[in-house]
Amino acid sequence: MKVKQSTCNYCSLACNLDFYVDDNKIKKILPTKGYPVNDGFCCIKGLNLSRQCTKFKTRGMPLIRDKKGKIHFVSWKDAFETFAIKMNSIQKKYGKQSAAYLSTGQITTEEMALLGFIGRMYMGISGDGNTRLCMSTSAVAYKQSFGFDAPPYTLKDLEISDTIVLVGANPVVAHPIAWSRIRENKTAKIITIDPRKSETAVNSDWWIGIKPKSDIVFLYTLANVLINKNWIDRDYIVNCSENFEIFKEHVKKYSLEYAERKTGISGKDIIKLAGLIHKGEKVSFWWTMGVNQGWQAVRTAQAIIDLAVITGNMGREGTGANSLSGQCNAMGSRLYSNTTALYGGRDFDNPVHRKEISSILDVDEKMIPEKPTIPYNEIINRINGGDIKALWVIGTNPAHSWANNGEFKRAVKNLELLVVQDIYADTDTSKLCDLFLPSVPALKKEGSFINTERRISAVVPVLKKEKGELTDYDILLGIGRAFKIGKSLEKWKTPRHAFELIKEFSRGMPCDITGVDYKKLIFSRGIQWPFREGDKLDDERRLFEDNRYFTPNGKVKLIYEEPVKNPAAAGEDFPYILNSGRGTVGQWHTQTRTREIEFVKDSSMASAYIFMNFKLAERLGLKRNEYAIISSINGCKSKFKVIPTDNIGENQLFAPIHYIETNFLTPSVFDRYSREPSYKCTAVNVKKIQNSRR
Ligand SMILES: Nc1nc2c(c(=O)[nH]1)N[C@H]1C(S)=C(S)[C@@H](COP(=O)(O)OP(=O)(O)OC[C@H]3O[C@@H](n4cnc5c(=O)[nH]c(N)nc54)[C@H](O)[C@@H]3O)O[C@H]1N2
Ligand SMILES: Nc1nc2c(c(=O)[nH]1)N[C@H]1C(S)=C(S)[C@@H](COP(=O)(O)OP(=O)(O)OC[C@H]3O[C@@H](n4cnc5c(=O)[nH]c(N)nc54)[C@H](O)[C@@H]3O)O[C@H]1N2
Ligand code: SF4
Ligand SMILES: [Mo]
Repeated sequence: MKVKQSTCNYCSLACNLDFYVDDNKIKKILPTKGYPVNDGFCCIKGLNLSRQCTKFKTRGMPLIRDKKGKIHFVSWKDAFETFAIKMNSIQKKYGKQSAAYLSTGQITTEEMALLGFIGRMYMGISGDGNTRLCMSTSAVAYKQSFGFDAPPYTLKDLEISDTIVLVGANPVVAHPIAWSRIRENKTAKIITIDPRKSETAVNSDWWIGIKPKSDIVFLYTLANVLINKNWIDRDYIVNCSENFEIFKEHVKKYSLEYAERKTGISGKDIIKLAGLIHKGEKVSFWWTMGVNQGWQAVRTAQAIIDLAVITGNMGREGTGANSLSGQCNAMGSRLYSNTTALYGGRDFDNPVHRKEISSILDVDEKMIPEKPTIPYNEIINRINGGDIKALWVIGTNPAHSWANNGEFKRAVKNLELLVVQDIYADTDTSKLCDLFLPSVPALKKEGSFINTERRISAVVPVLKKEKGELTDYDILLGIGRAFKIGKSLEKWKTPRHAFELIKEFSRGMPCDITGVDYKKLIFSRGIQWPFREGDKLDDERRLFEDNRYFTPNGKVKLIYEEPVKNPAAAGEDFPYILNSGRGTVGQWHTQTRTREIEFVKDSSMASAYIFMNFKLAERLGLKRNEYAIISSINGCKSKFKVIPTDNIGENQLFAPIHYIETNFLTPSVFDRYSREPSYKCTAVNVKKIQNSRR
């Protein structure tokens, strides 16, 4: 039996696993011992990675819809030609910008980079991805505050912090291996700030049950208390930050009484938390979607950064303002997909950066876009407005996951061409398409991922492709050839060629990886960026240990803003707040993949359900497993099974995202800077369905 080490392609921890393979079949999966992220452990999704495209298969052949709406198999050659001919004719008829693509954080960095080359450079179109729904808030917050999109930590920090503050994060469910690392730390105080008594809150030392989306007021008040009591690090503030005096003025007005009213947290508790932060020598702050998904999300994330900075909890072991990313390769997408940042985290509007990239790629500088892409919501708006006529969706399922997903389905009706490139032909989005391009899953791919702590690891073809099967990389090359891109495509011949280009893109940037040897990533412990030519190999790399940030003056910016009201706030007609997020460890997003794991399917609900406080359920006359209609401020209604609980506030509801009903209700509300949807705070009403237990 052969053993191959590769990387899990679900969550952003990117655990490494040893695959025991015989006769092109996976016989056994063991989490890699000694791998710095997961050292011999992993979650149920990783253990079942072999269950991808086993029950639901695509036969390795593209599909095309004929004029009568019927679906047929076509050869790859015909599929690529159809793609090129139709895209060219639409762009010719309606202008270059009449096509767009939506991509993902779940393909290899090499595939993302090649897609960025074909889409944004050769075709000259807009292209965004599901990372907009997830990480764009963190990316913008870091870029504005640190001068670069740079999560500063190493996961080891979880083990050596003495005080761990989790804001809007539920790692017990969403990042189970990060939680197991927290549990390695027997002495740390764990504090979880979440309106819901989540699985993580229940297991923490202290749950702070904050009112939805009042974190910004809470964090400013906390800063005010820390400053007033002089529980801050003056030297760090003076040497490493800017804006402190105006930040201090800004937070002055956040009194304990005001905070108590807005956040539901007593003044006593706010002082208690300030005391814990002051007493802690190594305090780390971690946040995820409870922060990133809101209408004032970037500023909320920055309020966390501000707290870490003023208390000197940066650049040292066990500290940091740390955003956990979501998908296995969200970080690859943030830096190398060529969507919101030019390759290598560069700036599209910087002529020097554009020139560097054009010379690495050996293409005319005119091919390098001068602006970031228009965001996801704008792509959907332009489809609905008739300006975009062709959409290419790769590795994401917007018919389910897009906020206000009914809007996506309406948009599809306006398209002349919808191409979907997925590993399944039967996702909610694939089912709508005119041309389906089947990729093999990561098990058959070669390339690399970058995880949440900036660790690059190898994706190894554990299984051989069968006849006719192609990877996303192969598909992109096929499209490139059909477009007759010519000489400049030669530079992208194989994933290895792409990796060498990526190294050059990174040269001289904070994410410099010029020292990484592609071949040596295999059977390795992964390498965290930066890793420049000549750097010494080590397991843990943390940023800002030299107290220098990536801003022009080397200082971190304290950024703040007046809190603003939810543009779609609860009112008389919609008196309850619908929160949403991950339901169980075994379920992944829109469930296209995890539906293949038999015991996950058997142990999770088959249809949409909603958690509701016992008291509210009683008031509405709803018992467990009865159905309710939830109507939303966006004008839509969905049916949910009701699960009463006391883990949620009386006027709140929580719906897992794994069912399409949830995003039928989330409104088109976005953060102003990151354009990330505000998924977690929807104003709704509830009505019991009479006499219904089904
Ligand atoms: N099993 C599983 N694991 C996953 C995924 C999956 O689908 N399934 N998806 C992966 C991806 S892509 C991502 S992005 C991560 C997401 O990981 P997380 O962000 O940890 O997961 P969520 O459940 O979306 O949200 C976290 C918490 O935010 C809370 N929250 C809601 N509103 C607020 C608020 O106003 N303030 C605060 N403080 N908290 C709030 C919610 O109650 C929830 O408990 O998970 C990754 N891991
Ligand atoms: N209400 C609400 N909505 C949310 C969220 C929330 O917290 N609340 N969270 C948001 C977040 S953080 C995220 S990340 C999104 C996720 O939303 P999506 O990206 O839509 O979710 P997935 O189910 O992961 O979709 C990935 C698709 O890629 C396919 N795929 C898997 N591997 C490959 C591959 O190698 N190649 C190709 N071509 N395809 C592949 C899968 O079959 C699947 O169809 O949902 C967002 N939606
Ligand atoms: S914790 Fe994340 S990376 Fe690790 S096995 Fe589970 S899903 Fe995969
Ligand atoms: Mo995500």
